[in-house]
Amino acid sequence: MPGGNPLADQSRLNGLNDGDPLIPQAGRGLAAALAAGDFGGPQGHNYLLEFGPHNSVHGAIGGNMGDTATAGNDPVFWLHHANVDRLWDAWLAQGGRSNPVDPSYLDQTYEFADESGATVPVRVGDAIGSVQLGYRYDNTPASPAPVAAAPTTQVVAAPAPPRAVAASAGADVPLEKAESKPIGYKFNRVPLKATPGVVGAPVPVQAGVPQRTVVVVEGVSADKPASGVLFGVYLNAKDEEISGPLEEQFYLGSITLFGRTRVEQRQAGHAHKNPADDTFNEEFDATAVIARLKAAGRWDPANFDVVIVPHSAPQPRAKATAEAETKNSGISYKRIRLVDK
Ligand SMILES: [Cu+2]
Repeated sequence: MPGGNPLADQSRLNGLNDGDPLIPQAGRGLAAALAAGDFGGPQGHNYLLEFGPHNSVHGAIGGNMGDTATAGNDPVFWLHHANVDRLWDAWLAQGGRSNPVDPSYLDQTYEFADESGATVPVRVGDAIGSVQLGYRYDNTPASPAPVAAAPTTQVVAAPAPPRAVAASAGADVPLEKAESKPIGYKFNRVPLKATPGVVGAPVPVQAGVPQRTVVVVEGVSADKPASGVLFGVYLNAKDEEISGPLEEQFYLGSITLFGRTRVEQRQAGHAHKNPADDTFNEEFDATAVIARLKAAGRWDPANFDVVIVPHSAPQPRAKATAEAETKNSGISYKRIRLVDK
C-alpha cells in the first residue's frame, strides 16, 4: 500500500504483500502434529509442530521472518506465534494429551525484558498453560497449569534398536568425514541402496511398539537462510509427479533452515569453531508414503530414490528469487538413510 501500511514488511518475498498465497507445502504436517499422542520426541506434538508448519511458515514468508535475529520485526511474526500457541491448546483440548511434567523441563528458565528493559527470568512451569497467562483463544479452552508428576513404577519396554535399511553413498564412513553435497535449484535425486545384510532379515517388532520407517537427511548445513524457499523431500517420485497434482502422495516433509543456519547460530552465540559441526539431521516419518508405494507395486527397499526439491511460489519473479536464494544459502547435505525403528 503506498504511504505505508504499518503492518506491511517489504522484506517478505514472493509477492505476499500483493496478495499471493503462501506455497501449499508451508502448512503441511499440521494434521500429524495434531494427531500426535505425546508432547516430546520426534513423533511428538512439539517436534512435529515446530519443525513442520512453524518453521515452514517462517521460511516461506522469508525476509525478516526467515531469520531468527529479525523475525520479530515483521508484524506477522506475532500472529504466527499466537497461532502456534492456539494450535498447542487445540492439541491439548482433544483429550488424552498432556504437557510434560518432568521437573527438568518445568524448571528451565528463559530471559525476557520488561517494559523498562530489565531482564526478567520466566520459569517454563509458570508460563506453560494459557490459564496461567490469562488468555484463551475463541475456539479452544485455556490449557491448564501443569500438575506435578506422580512417582511412577511403570516399566516401559525398550524399543527395538533402530537399524539402517538403506543408504546413499557416503554411509560407510563416519558422518563427520562424509563429503558435503550441495542442494541445487533443481530436482536433487539421490539413489539409496540396501545396507548389506539388512534387507530381508526379519524385522524386530516388539509387542505393542509400533514399527515405523524414517528417512533421515544427515549432515544438513547452510550458511544463511534461503528466503521464501522450502526444501521438499520426496520418496521414489518422478520429476513430473513432483511437479503435478499428485505431489503430496510422495511428500515426506520439508527441510527447514529457520534458526539452523551458520549466520543465525553465530548471532545466537552458538557458533562452532569447525564449520563442519554446524550440521543437523532432518528426520521424516516415511511409513505412510511407503505403504502407498507398496500398494502401487513401486517399492523396493533395496533400491529407490529420495528427491530434494527447492520449492517457492510459482510466479516467475518468485522463482528467480528462489534460485538465487538457494545458491546463496550454501545449503548442503552429507547422506540420506532409511531407518527402521
Ligand atoms: Cu517462530
